Amino acid sequence: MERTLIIVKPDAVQRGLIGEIVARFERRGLRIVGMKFMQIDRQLASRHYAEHEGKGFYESLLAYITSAPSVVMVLEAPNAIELARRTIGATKPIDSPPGSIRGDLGVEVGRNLVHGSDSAESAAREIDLFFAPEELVNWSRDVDRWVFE
Ligand code: ABT
Ligand code: MG
Repeated sequence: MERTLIIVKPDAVQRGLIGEIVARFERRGLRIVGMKFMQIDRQLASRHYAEHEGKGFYESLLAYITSAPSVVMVLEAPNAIELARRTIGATKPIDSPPGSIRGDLGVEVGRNLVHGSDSAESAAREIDLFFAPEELVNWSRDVDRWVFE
């Protein structure tokens, strides 16, 4: 089992797309083990996007991610990180195939709707950043044997 951190970003929340986006991960078969609605503050945003500090888009990235509430969640499945990245699409919506979240719902890179961890190291770091251990629920779904081999 692998875990990944997903953020349904402020543009998606403002556009009323929380349900649409959560449903895509749910329908694919990823198991939700943590979820909360929160407005990300600048300190948390700067820790989350530390790798981009100093880049030209850094300030607008922080302004965007802190501009309205987000939904953050932890999803679980074998290969959850790669599964979620493919369901999300490429960083730029224009490079994202139809069928992906960004390919179906997005236009611009700075309004790309959703975040997914890009490696096991990032996932561990980001999950720790957004969730206390007791906020994550270890459970199994009755349907798991029809989704996981
Ligand atoms: P995130 O899931 O938000 O991390 O996006 P993704 O992993 O697909 O893309 P990366 B490379 O991590 O970019 C992080 C955010 O920075 C924005 N960005 C990135 C730009 O605005 N211009 C750029 O040239 C690059 C490389 C887009 C990403 N998400 N947002 N918003
Ligand atoms: Mg990224």
